[in-house]
Amino acid sequence: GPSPEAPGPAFDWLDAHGRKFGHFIDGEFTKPGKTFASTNPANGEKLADISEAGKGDVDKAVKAARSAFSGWSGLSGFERAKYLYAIARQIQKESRLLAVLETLDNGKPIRETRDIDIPLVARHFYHHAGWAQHIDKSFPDHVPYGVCGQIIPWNFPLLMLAWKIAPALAAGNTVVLKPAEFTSLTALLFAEICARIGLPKGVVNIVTGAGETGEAIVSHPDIDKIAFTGSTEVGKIIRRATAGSGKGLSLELGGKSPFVVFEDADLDSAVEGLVDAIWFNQGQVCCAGSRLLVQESIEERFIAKVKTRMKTLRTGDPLDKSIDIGALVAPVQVERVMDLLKAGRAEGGEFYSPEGDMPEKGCYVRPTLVTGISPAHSLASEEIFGPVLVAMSFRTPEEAVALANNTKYGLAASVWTENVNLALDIAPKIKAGVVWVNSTNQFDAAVGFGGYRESGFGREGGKEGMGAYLKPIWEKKLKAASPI
Ligand code: TXE
Repeated sequence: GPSPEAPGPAFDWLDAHGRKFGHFIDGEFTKPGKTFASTNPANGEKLADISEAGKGDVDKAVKAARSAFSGWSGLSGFERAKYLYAIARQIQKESRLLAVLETLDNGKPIRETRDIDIPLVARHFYHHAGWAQHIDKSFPDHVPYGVCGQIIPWNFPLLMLAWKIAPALAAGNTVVLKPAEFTSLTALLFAEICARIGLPKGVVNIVTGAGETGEAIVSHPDIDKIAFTGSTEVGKIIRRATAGSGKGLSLELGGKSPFVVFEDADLDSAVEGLVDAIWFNQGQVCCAGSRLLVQESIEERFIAKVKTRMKTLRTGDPLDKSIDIGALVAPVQVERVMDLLKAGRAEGGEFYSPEGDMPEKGCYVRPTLVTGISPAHSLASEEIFGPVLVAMSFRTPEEAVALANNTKYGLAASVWTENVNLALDIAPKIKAGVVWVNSTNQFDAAVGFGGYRESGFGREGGKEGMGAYLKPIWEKKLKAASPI
């Protein structure tokens, strides 16, 4: 039978906070104000009440970040590194609690939070602790932006927080971060960790709330840089809102990434890669391999293999360690996916979902494969952000490239072939921020991640990601160049 991970310690932590949270501003939690409920999408049960930050709260957080800035940026890189190492060690120490809390709040399988999300979070802080000590050498004549406003999505709540906070702090910035309204809990536990390790007050501020809180951050005049990960729609709003403000901006937005399988590929490995590409995190992944492009000569055989594999995917209680597919983040996301599927059905195509047990309540959607469609089909072009894969075929490598690039996005791609010449030829022709060969979903803190076109701009991770939190000292250069 199933062996669920015990949620007890996570509930104890919630109880210790009275299941009601304020914001984390200037090193402490504020009294809860107007609140909204955060629920467990696996069963609909309320987990806690979360405060909604208004303009006043955001302003307090920005003021705290501003007054902490000169002290924090004035520390030596070595001193800042010590704090980042301390955070990384606490993440490891609390990894079990963080993983369970993330699974309860988000609905993703415990196997993923335990083995992927939380270890990557710790890795990100360790990596950037190293960067804090190398900035002077790698980025001479650069300074931190100042106060950074950071807005993140709900699909990898703590990991997206790490991607934002670790490089910002390493570079000497202070931050005001807003988690997504569905998933605030691990950000609040992270805030507690910051206080526990003695991070100077005001360096990290966490304000909770929905889009209006995000707007208050974006429009605040004393924020120097905005970093956003989320929908392309909101990314466009933020770009317009910051235009002409002088604020720095980086956007990591949606995707419709191709997963290209050539006839000479190791098909069994490709099937496993595909499962990871599209059903990891219920397909709620910005770089999900949601468009399968398969060479015509093997199409039938490959699709049959995919269907057979789909039958073995287990959907259910995300705390159950043997579960492959958990719950989507919230009822509204289930609705969104169902609406897209409904509209897609009206346009034609064949829809396949394996039968099998599904929980009676909760935000569950069966893994779905759509075949027999053209690139113009809405399901082939719209980001679905759910467990839905579309498949199309190609004849030649040129056709594969054309199909792969037939999208308004450009975040990621995956290419499967045993022919290394073909792989080396194809990979650079695909317009995507990352192209994985015979693999997928490889993330590392040392490698820049980000997109082209409507997938946004700016990179997170590695040297490029560090550069996104630094700016050149123009005063110094001007003085040097001036004849007087
Ligand atoms: O995203 P939003 P939603 C895509 C995916 C999904 C769809 C909708 O297709 O189905 O977006 O998801 C904050 N000013 N992605 O509605 O709204 C919001 O509170 C400032 C792809 O949840 O973009 C949250 O913190 N901030 C994606 C964050 O923006 C605003 C990840 C993201 O939410 C705001 C998530 C505003 N006007 C969704 N409105 C990816 N590529 O990773 C909302 N927010």
